[in-house]
Amino acid sequence: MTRAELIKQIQAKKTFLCVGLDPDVDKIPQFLLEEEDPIFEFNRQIVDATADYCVAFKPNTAFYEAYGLSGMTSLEKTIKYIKQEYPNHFLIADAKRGDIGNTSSMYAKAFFKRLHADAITVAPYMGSDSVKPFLQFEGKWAIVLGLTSNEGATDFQLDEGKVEPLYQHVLRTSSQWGTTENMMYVIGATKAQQFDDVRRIIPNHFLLVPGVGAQGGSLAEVCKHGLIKNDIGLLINSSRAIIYASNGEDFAAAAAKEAKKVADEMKAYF
Ligand code: NUP
Repeated sequence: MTRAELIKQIQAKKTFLCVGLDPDVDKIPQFLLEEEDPIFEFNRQIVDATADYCVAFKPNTAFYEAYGLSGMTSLEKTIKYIKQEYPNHFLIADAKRGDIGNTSSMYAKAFFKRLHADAITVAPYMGSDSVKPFLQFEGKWAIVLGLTSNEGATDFQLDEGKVEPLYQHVLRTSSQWGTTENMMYVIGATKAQQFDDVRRIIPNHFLLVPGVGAQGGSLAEVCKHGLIKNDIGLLINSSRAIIYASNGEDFAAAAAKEAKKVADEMKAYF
């Protein structure tokens, strides 16, 4: 999906919500465990219930890898279902890959060619040759970890270093490797006080922003400091607060209600 197509969807639906698909069999409604593929069934119902309120879905691969082969099958089925039923939704594989060039090429092949994701999250630690293989695919995106939402982000990313914090160095340098058409950045909603600095360095890139909902980040603060005029430039992810809104028979309706709540808050920014 191109940047123009993504912006068109955001503007048409007046939402920039990304629903995170992080299924955990201990947390999903237990009656679903009778299904042949409980994870897929859970995802299918969540996707159907929330699609109107979001422009993107983000399965985190850990929640599928944890169940081995059957988990990977659930992931493939989920992506295939979304691509078939909701072809205008942006599909992010949150896999945080990155390795020597030929290995990164295989990761890119796995997620773009085999799984048909639109984007994959990438860890920049190994440098340009580890990220560039993800930038060779028309209409596909690398979403580079810029400033993450977790507490440990202070260990390296926020380290002041000699001249500037490491994450700023990462943004400045890596933004030269691609364009605003094939690179985005992960910036955590819990780091709202850094969004002005982020936008100073990368004014035009889309940001994937996890950390609202369960992690307590503020949508209003992120929008105040991160929005790009007209283009919006933000995909705000929420996983647990939406998909585990209820674990009863009403789980899909409860997820829809939570997604709608976030989407309604977003309307003010159009
Ligand atoms: O910095 C990051 N923080 C973060 O939470 C980068 C991420 N990719 N994530 C992921 O976003 C995390 O692994 C999970 O899949 C999702 C946030 O989920 P939740 O806190 O909304 O449940």
